[in-house]
Amino acid sequence: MSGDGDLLELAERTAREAGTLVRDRRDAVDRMAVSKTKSTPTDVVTESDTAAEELIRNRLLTARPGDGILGEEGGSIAGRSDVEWLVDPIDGTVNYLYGIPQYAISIAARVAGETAAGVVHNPVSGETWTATRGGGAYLDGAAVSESGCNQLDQALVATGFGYDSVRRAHQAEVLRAVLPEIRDVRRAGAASLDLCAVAMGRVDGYYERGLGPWDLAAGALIATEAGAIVSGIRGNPPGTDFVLAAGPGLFTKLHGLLEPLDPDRD
Ligand code: LIP
Repeated sequence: MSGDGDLLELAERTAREAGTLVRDRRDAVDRMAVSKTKSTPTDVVTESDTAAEELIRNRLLTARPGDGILGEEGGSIAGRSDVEWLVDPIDGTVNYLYGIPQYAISIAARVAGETAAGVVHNPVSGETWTATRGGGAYLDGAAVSESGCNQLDQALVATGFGYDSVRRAHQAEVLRAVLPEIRDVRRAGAASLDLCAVAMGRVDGYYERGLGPWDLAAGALIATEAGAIVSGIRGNPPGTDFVLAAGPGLFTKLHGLLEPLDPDRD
């Protein structure tokens, strides 16, 4: 198999299958158990995260044995080909734990270091966002585009907070300065879905510090292909330090508000 479209087809098929697995496991219990924690006691992993990542890894490497994988739950494998898959088996794990239907399977294919295809699938709503580089962005096959908002005080902005309380303290300071200048804030709990919300104008902008490449890759391609600018602060690439996504009419204004607040530090 070759071509971005083929990579997308494999990613979408795999995301849907993993989506069924995690949704059915969630529906089977009233309370989901935590199997382990990572960076802090609130940074949780469930058995569904691990099972879904194993399924995704299995499907991708069966179809493309030479590829590499970088998965959130540690299932990383170095490849021989120039394709690397970035996998978040459940983005929004805390939502999943609490039974909040706002979580997603996020899979992106990087070809020679550039994101070529991405899918974000919410298995509860069934919504599936897809994109290939230069190929546009879609929700369930229909083209999507950013909101076109160009007024800061009219902007609905999504954001998120880290698992570490010191980081959250500074994020609260940043939000305290941002909130009076915008329409309102949304904290939905899954970066990949927040970026897809920018892509289709459900929010006008999104910013967050502390994301892993697996949280970001597919959603960033989808938002970019929908006409949004996705970047770090001060011209840096989007990444763990910081990500800001908004349409061209709003990006500079939102960046101007955020930059002096040093949102890329704790
Ligand atoms: C989550 C992100 C979210 C962020 C959370 C967490 P996870 O990813 O999607 O935006 O605010 O702190 O990082 O841990 O559910 O894959």
